[in-house]
Amino acid sequence: MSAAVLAVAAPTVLIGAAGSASAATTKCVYEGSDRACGTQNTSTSGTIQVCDNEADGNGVYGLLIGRKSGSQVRVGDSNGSATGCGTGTLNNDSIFVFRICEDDLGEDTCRGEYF
Ligand SMILES: [Ca+2]
Ligand SMILES: [Ca+2]
Repeated sequence: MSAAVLAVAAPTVLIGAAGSASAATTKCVYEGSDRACGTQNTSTSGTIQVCDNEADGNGVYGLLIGRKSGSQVRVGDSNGSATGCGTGTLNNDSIFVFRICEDDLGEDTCRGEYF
């Protein structure tokens, strides 16, 4: 009887701690069709893109607020609802929250999202 020795080496599957926060994360919020997207590039850099997608005569602006510094970056969409968006950058900090605001009558209408 030949004892077939099956030396089955258990495959060493290393489930490493993959994706260690190197990938950028993007989130978007809408106020109607107007849109702002915030992107956490790294722990020390964030960007916002603000797009006015409504030909309604109301300007649109976006805000980025830094987590550590509390500093704010405000950016508008300079050509209004025409093609193209405005962008702004937060440096030396990560995004705590970003907002889109519509400069409508009275108090501006804003929506936001946390990172
Ligand atoms: Ca609008
Ligand atoms: Ca535009």
